[in-house]
Amino acid sequence: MRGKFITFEGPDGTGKTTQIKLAAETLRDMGYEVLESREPGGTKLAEKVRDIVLDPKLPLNNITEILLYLAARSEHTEKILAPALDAGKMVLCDRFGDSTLVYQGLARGLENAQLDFLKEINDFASCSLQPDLTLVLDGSPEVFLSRRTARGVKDRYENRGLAFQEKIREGFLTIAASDGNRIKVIDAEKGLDTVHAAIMEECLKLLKERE
Ligand code: T5A
Repeated sequence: MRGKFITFEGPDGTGKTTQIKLAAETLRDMGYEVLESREPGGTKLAEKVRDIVLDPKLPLNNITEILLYLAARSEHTEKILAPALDAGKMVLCDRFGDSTLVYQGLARGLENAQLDFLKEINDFASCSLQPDLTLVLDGSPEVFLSRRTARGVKDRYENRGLAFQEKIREGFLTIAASDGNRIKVIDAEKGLDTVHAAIMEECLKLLKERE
């Protein structure tokens, strides 16, 4: 049976990486085979693209940036995600196509026709692979900024400040409202265990549907 594809989305530093690890552990304890991956990344080439797109010292124009994300996604989908799903694994991925629609689309104020085009090329790059479930980790940018500052990491986007992160948050809430079946919003301001429990509740609902 085909595996399930679960993506974790949201503004920067909302706890996606941490929660993917916790969810993967719980699912493995339950006997599922789990693949953890991330975007941009997941293959050797896509990890190199990641280094380029996240380098704050390397200016990129908007179109180049979109095409780099899509090139990385195409590699990742074909070589890693699709084979794992075909092998029946649960795939937990840190970001996927929704990040492109939000960061490169909605947050830049693209018009509807341009957004539709972005969706089309996104679909093309991912061979129309759609997540079975998307968990948007949501909360106030101030909270996540203080968590990130404590950690000391800064990339191209994390340098852009609170107003940018607010736009990103609004973007994710907009797409969540447009596809409530697939996209569930999780309050990521809560403590680790509470967020983990909310995530597992959604994952288990999805797995029940499969049985
Ligand atoms: N991007 C990506 C695009 O623009 N277009 C695209 O198509 C794609 C795919 C990199 C950037 O690329 C952009 C979006 C991004 O800006 P990324 O590496 O996923 O993507 O970037 P981030 O989301 O910024 O990843 P981070 O690793 O920085 O953040 P996470 O994974 O959301 O958060 P995490 O787990 O590392 O946690 C951050 C800190 O908070 C603590 C953790 O211990 C850690 O220190 N923490 C908590 N503290 C208290 N309570 C909790 N509940 C906590 N959860 C985590």
